[in-house]
Amino acid sequence: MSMKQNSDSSLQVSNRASQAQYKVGTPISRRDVMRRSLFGAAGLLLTDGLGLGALTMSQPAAGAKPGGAKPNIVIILADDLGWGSVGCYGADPKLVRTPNIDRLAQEGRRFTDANTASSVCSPTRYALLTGRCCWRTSLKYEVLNVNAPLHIEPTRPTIASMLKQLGYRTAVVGKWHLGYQSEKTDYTQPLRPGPQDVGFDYQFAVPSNHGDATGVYVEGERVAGLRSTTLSPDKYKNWRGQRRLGLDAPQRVDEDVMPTLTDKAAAWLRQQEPGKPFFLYYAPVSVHNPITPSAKTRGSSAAGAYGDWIHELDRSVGAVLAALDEKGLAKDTLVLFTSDNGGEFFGEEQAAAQAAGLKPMGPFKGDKHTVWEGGFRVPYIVRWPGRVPADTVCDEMISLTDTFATIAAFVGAPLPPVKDAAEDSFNVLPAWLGQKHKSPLRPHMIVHSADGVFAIRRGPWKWIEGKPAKPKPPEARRDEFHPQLYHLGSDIGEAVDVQDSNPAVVAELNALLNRCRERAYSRE
Ligand SMILES: [Ca+2]
Repeated sequence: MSMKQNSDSSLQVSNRASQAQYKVGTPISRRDVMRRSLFGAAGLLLTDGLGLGALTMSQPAAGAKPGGAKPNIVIILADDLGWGSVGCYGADPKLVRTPNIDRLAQEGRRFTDANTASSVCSPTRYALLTGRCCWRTSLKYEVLNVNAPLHIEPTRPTIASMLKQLGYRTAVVGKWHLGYQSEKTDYTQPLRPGPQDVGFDYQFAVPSNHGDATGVYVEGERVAGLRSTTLSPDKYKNWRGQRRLGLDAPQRVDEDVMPTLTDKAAAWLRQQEPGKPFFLYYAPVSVHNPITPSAKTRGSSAAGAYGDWIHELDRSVGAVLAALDEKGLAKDTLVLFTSDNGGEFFGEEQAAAQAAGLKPMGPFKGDKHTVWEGGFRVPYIVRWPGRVPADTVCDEMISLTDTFATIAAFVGAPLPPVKDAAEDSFNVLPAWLGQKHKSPLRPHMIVHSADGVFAIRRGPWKWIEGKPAKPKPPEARRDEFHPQLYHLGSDIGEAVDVQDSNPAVVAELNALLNRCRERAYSRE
């Protein structure tokens, strides 16, 4: 019973749910995929039924004892990749082709209701690594600027520090965007505290963003190739025409950044020794602006440069998977592929891709920055051969914030008390492993927009509080700045505000949101 995915125009789903509804091998439309995965409660039950079949091989290595497995772990966190931007989530293969990401779905478990904690970069990255919502910190809206100090408290456990304590080798390659040093960053000096102080042995990083004003890479604890402390800010400009810092070091070339990061990630994997577990946090810069596909992918997509940029991401994923294959490590490695927030409509290249027919956020309303589902819903695929049932789909509501508690569960690390760490991280391991479990695993979930607007989901409901934390939020997003209630079960596009006919639901969700904010944690 295998799932095949056509390389051209259709998806074939072959779990028992789909076999009941579709003849095996019958191509189903993207609309069917979405309807089935978004609204198919029966699909969920039967998908879990498939998980039962795989239950014996899905148990953690220690069997009755929770956790104890020590697989290698690779987290690939794409940047600004919307839910509908890859093939296995319904992107039109005539526009974009993502065979490597689709391969992960064929060999692993694809989630349809995975959510970022924030609809922008830094807060989601903080939440992913720490299991704590970033709005509990000093960062109440937007992202960290290029000179921001390290935002993760060095005393705070992270996924990396937890795994390092268990003997893992750890590395971050790619976009960091969580700050350096203790005050305003001086890039001419050692960048400590930095990733090394929150659990990473090695880093090769784009400090803030693709096209950022630093213009350089960081390797180890310094700007890569730094020759002196001299700054020449008039010498270099970034993609927006703004002056770079002018650091006396090799300047990044935007079109070369993805190949460079890809090579570094693959090289680090190839350096790993058998028998010693490793954790790679790989954060590609695609498909964030500026849209700069390399010569290897330029012109390859019928959706224009934005499609090429998606291809660049997929090519990078393929190189990471190839490095694992070459070392014979794939079967001992858990790979999680996801994105830090939804796609962004802003930009000529994005507009051209949409004009060609691409729906970067699939069926969802809104995009990056917003409080709508399109800001939070992201591709999310877990592959762990022999443990995570291949070719399966899961509709459980999960958050990237859950990664900490879930990894802790399968490696057997005790989760620190909720007052100390991972305050908002729920263990969703049964969903990862396709085991029979009560649903929901997460009784509720808080999401937070770039303007600092809170929303909370529970069951089919989504309550948007509508109060921006940003002093002057953009007028273009004014529709988000008032209270509203949606029934996502019947209105995935958030079209009809039903608060007036559901005052009890509003009162309950409002009270729940307040309680989760006031008591400093939401984990139960
Ligand atoms: Ca992002």
